[in-house]
Amino acid sequence: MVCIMITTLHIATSNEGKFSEMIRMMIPLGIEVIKENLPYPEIQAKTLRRVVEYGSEWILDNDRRPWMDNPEHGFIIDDSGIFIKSLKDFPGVYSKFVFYSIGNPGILRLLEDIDRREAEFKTSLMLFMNGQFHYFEGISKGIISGEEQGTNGFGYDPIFIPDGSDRTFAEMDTDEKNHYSHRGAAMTEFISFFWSLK
Ligand code: ITT
Repeated sequence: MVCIMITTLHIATSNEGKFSEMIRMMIPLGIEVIKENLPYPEIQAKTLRRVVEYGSEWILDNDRRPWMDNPEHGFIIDDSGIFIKSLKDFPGVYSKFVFYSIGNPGILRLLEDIDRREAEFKTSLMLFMNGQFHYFEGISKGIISGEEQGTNGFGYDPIFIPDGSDRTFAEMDTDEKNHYSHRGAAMTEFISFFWSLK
């Protein structure tokens, strides 16, 4: 069987922070990585997986680019969210809307008198290459801090402390965040898949 390797990966995201985390992990793959303006509707589904399934199919049906038919090119989309246990997994699939409405100060207010601070970050990745979809995911368990700490990263990074560390993602550099993070875990799955094609 002849395996076709990707030589160019298009990352469909508007989020500069996600892009730099992903590209950092892909350096050893030796492929070209392009940040692609490829917007897709983020449906209000029950799971992040459903969001990336719908989004990637939507892109192929509605915004197909000539390179998508080239087996050496692939695209990947990432949908992520934070799930807070004592808030019954809120904001979860609504993480984007909640971030832009109440933001980190709003989340901290909701947890003001609550001792249970456990939360999970999740990333769902969908890769399309050579006519097929491939799904990867990653989880980072941790707690919500008492206040915002750190200035690196983006989104909920200043309020999330992963298990195994006493600092928030926003107090880490990209390599350290990738070591602990949901996106780092999902990317590790993707990278194993990539090497398995060789
Ligand atoms: P896309 O263009 O890739 O969709 P986005 O910023 O809309 O970028 P998501 O819908 O996946 O990304 O993210 C939902 C929310 O969760 C959004 O407010 C992000 O800022 C936040 N978020 C996602 N990943 C994060 C991470 O690793 N650290 C902190 N916040 C994160």
